[in-house]
Amino acid sequence: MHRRTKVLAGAGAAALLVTSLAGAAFAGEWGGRGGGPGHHSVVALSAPGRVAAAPPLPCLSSSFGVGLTNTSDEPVFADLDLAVEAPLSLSRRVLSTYLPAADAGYTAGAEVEVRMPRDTAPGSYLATLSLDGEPAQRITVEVAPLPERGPDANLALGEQAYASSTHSNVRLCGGVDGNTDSAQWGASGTHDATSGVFPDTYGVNLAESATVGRVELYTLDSARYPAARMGLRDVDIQVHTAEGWRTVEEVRGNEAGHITAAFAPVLADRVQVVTYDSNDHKYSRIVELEVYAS
Ligand SMILES: [Ca+2]
Repeated sequence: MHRRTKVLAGAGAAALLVTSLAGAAFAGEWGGRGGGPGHHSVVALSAPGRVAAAPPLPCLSSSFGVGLTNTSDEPVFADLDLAVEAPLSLSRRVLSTYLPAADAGYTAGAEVEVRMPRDTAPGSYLATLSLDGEPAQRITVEVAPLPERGPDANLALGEQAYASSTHSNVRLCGGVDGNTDSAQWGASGTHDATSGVFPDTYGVNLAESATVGRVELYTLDSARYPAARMGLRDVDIQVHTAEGWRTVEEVRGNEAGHITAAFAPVLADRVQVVTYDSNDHKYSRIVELEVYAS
C-alpha cells in the first residue's frame, strides 16, 4: 500500500512540474479567468455521478468513462487522479494529458474499470476524481450481491474469460456476460483478432473446481449474419481436470447457432472452445459460453 502511494505521488509530482512550467507561460491568461487559486478551472471534467450496480465477478464488473476538455484558447496540461474506497480498485489511477486549445474541439477520454474482490460486501462505495490536486467529482459506485449459485446455475456467468486473442471491436468478457442474443452481437459477443488464422481458443476460469456435465455454446446467428455463413464450423469443447485437458465434444461442419455438449460429469476448473474453422473462414465468433453441472 505504501509503495502504491509513492508511485502515485511520483507520477503526480512529475505531471505537476510540467503543469507549473506551462502555467508560467499562461499565467496571465488563467489570472484573467477568475478560477480558484492554483486550480485549472479552464479544464472541464466529464464523469458520471453514479455507476450502476454490478456484482463482484471478474467479467461483470462495472466501468465508467472520464473526459477532459480544455475550455480556454491556450493549450494546457491536465492531471487527473482517480481513487476509490477499498476493497475496490480502479484500472487507472492517473490520467495526465496535454490538451490543445478549445478550438481544436478535443476531449481526452478514458474508460476506467472498477475492480471488485469476490468477497466485496454489497453497497455503495465512493470514488473521488481530483483535477490538478483539487477534488473535482465524486462518483457513487454500487456493488450488487453475488448471484445465487443453485444446482442449475451457469457456472461461467461473469467469471474470468480468456482468449488466444480478442479483436479490438469486441470485449473479451462478451462471451460470459449472460446475453445469448445474436442481435446484440456488437455489444455482447466476442471474437479473435487473427482473421483467417486458426485455431482460436476462448475459455473461462471457473471460480473453483466444480462438477461439469454440459456446455452450451452460442455462435453468431442473426437474420443479418446467419450461423451457416458466419458462425463456428469446426470446434472442440474441452474441460480442464486434474489430469489436464479433456475434449468432451468434437463438432465438425456446424451450421447451427446453438451447440449443446452433454457428457459424463467431471470435476473441472476451466472450460474452453478451440475453433479450427468458421463458416466464413475468418473469425471465431462466440456470443455466449455457458457451463452447467448437468
Ligand atoms: Ca454474450
